[in-house]
Amino acid sequence: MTHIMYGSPASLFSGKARAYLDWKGVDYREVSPNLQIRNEVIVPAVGRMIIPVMELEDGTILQDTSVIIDHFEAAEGGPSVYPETPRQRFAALLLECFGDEWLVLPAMHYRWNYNEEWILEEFGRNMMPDAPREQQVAAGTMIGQQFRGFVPMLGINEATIPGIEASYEALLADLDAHFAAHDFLLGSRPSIGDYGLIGPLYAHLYRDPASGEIMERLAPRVAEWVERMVKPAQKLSGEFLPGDEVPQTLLPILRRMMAEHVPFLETTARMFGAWHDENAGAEIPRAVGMAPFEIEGVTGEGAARTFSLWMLQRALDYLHSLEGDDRAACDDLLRQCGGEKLIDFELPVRLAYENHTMVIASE
Ligand SMILES: N[C@@H](CCC(=O)N[C@@H](CS)C(=O)NCC(=O)O)C(=O)O
Repeated sequence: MTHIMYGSPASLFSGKARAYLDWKGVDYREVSPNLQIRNEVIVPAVGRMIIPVMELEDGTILQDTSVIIDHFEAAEGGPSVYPETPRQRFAALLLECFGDEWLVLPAMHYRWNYNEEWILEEFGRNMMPDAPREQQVAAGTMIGQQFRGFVPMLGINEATIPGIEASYEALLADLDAHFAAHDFLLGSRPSIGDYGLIGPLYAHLYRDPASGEIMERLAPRVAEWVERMVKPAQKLSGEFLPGDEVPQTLLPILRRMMAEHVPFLETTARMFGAWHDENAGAEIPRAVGMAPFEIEGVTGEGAARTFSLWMLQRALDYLHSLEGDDRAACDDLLRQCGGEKLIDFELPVRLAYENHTMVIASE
């Protein structure tokens, strides 16, 4: 028996988990969930259909890639994807949040507006590899409806697309410049920040054919980083840069997060606080309304997702655990990238992810 990851080649978060598990050298096999696994394993254990889901050898079910990664970091020991020094660790946690929760915009835009026909067929191929093509397309189209439905909810529409594309192309250029000097974000070892970015930058933005062509053309070094991430040459290898260095070439990327994502998260937090004042004790919804955002001069509105706040909290909890020079070094990093507002920022209510559900933290 080995661990099983229920995941799929086209899934954003499966890509994040898989890249990590392969670097960490975890003994697991990946299984594409069919209807039976969905109805008999995933939905009963998690309460909803979602991937990736990890079934450990002892039957324990883990969902959420951050939970999966943290489990194996603790269980396996050895070289870690979490840097031990404050600036690097904080930067890595911020970039995990940015990749997971903000880069879904370009990921979903390019998938559904440049690769729709391909992805519908691909979903079908993964679900029923032996079925005739028409059946695959029909099944893929059914599954695809749900994901296509997320596109407007994320705020992707005719008005915002130029901003999303300008932002993504600029991000690619910044990452391309960074990877001219470094194999990964923080040196020769991938960090939790690399795993946050690989989710959107692998399945949707590299593997979907029309997106992959754009990445190869505009930012070939980013495509090479994707390849290093998903096919690690040597597991558990590499080092973070000495001296707690966060390379200058990462600052434009953090700046983009502070300019686009963080204001959206702050609004989401305010909306969540107001929701909580009126709904104490109620089940936490996936979104608490639509929040405005601005991306490269274009404004839009996207679902104000509560899960994103939990990801932000992960980074802020680390920041708040620091004292003295360590804390000052991270505050300074925030100032360098236009993130002053995060220095004193507090979420209105602490969140916890328990039994695969977002709840108010009990402390
Ligand atoms: N934050 C979660 C998100 C997992 C997730 O959103 N998975 C997608 C596929 S990549 C999914 O199954 N979505 C179904 C849904 O959200 O309803 C993680 O890190 O695992």
